[in-house]
Amino acid sequence: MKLIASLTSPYARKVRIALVEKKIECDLVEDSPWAEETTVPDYNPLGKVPVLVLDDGTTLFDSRVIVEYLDTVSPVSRLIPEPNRQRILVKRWEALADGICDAAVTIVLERKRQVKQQSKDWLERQQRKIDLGVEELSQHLGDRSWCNGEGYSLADIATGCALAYLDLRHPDVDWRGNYANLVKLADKLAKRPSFAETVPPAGA
Ligand SMILES: N[C@@H](CCC(=O)N[C@@H](CS)C(=O)NCC(=O)O)C(=O)O
Repeated sequence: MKLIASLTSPYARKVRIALVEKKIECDLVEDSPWAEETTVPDYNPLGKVPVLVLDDGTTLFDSRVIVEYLDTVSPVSRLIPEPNRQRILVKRWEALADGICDAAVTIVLERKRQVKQQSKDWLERQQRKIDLGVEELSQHLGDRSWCNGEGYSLADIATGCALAYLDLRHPDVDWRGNYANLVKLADKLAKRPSFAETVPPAGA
């Protein structure tokens, strides 16, 4: 089994963390979907990472599908609770955290265009998603130890990856100054080996 990923993708990091938590062996193949020589479209017609390639050649994407697959192939450290309501609430957390990443990535791409081609309205629209999304993460977490309340889950992984991506690409978003409960959670997550081993390389 191999995972095609870039080391800065928050979606790929979610999968890499899940692999470590679940103690599943998997080769990592680094590939940037933006590189001219990328092979990502050979595995995913959408040209996006992460992609999980199973031993029989089956390709799985996107990150939500991959994590759900990994969680069901091994009973070690269940990341998605089985009871339906808990499961759906964890998936909702994941959708919110991934949505924040979608807006954050969109801003990065828009800012790469020539200044005169950039849309201020579009940038502001994406920024609102980030700001309201992070506020909702904080409100839902409240004073609980873990996002889902019941214990460590995929909700924490997705939230931790989204906040870390903001630190990496949007240091102007002052979530650390505004939401002490998210800081506490993020600092606790950063100490887990799965998070520590998947920090994007310096300067990436
Ligand atoms: N919903 C997808 C998002 C994946 C995604 O957008 N990945 C980015 C890297 S962070 C990508 O590969 N972008 C290339 C492109 O959009 O062409 C997932 O969860 O896997």
